[in-house]
Amino acid sequence: MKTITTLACTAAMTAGAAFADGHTQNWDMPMAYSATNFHSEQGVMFAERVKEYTNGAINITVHPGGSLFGGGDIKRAVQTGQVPIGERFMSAHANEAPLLGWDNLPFLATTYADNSKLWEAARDTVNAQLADLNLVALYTCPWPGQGFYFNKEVNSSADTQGIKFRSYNSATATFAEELGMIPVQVEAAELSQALATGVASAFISSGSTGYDRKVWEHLSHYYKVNAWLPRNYVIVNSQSWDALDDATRAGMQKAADETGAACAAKSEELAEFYFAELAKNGMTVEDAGPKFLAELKTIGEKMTADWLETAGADGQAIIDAYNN
Ligand code: PCA
Repeated sequence: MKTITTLACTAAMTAGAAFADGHTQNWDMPMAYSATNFHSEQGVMFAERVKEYTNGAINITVHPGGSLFGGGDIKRAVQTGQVPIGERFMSAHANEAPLLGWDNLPFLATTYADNSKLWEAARDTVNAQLADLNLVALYTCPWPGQGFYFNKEVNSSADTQGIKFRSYNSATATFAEELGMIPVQVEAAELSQALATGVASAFISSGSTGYDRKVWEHLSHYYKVNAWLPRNYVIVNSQSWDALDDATRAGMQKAADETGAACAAKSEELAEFYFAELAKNGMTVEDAGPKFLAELKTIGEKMTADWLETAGADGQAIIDAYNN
């Protein structure tokens, strides 16, 4: 028994010796979305895998729901090393780095398989962009397809004029304006309050966020548009990453690869469940009507053209690689 204990201690010390001082590193990981959301639950599983695959060298504590840093502050916190790691919605950063809007192109890649193909096409370019921002992406994970929430029936832009619309990035603000709506940017964590106080009465998102925020308390209609499947990403500060030894980095990457795959599968598995829950709670959940959809497609083309103007040749290369 004593021998076993001694062996276990030696193994633990060897693992701890991944760092010169022999200590475990404790990493706080802010995440932007609610604790019960699948992204956050997968983040917790990622932390468990990291502990296992780095032999305890890295101990990640997940802080979901914007509790440590609000969603809008997480990227900067990681960039500046206030925290070594964090999770956020990638295209929220497209105003600063247009390439990061690669997953917001309306109607380009609307299935999980196509979305994954698009990420493969974008990955190297996006990672190069992230390196310029002092960031390393460990894994990304798609939200289910995006559609529109309203508090009334909507058949075309004639019904959307003047509505206050909660947007989550600059592309969705543009989308709103094209539909005659007034965009206001609100974090998912503050969405229920924004709907309750009339700051917004419509938004674009997946069934997932509507379910998390119980939006049936305020809104009545969800139109499945499946315009795109945007991604969250888990990012690490470049210096924190470079300071790790090779074995620890490899252990973290293995944990990230497994979690990225599991998270995408979970997202796909839950997509229909969310719609069923919205309906069960009294919402009308249906496909956007032909007139509304045709308008959305026209706006989508304009948005893609706008993105290509800002993302330039790198953006075009992503689309070309995807189409080939
Ligand atoms: N939910 C997040 C981003 C995309 C989604 O489906 C949100 O609405 O903020």
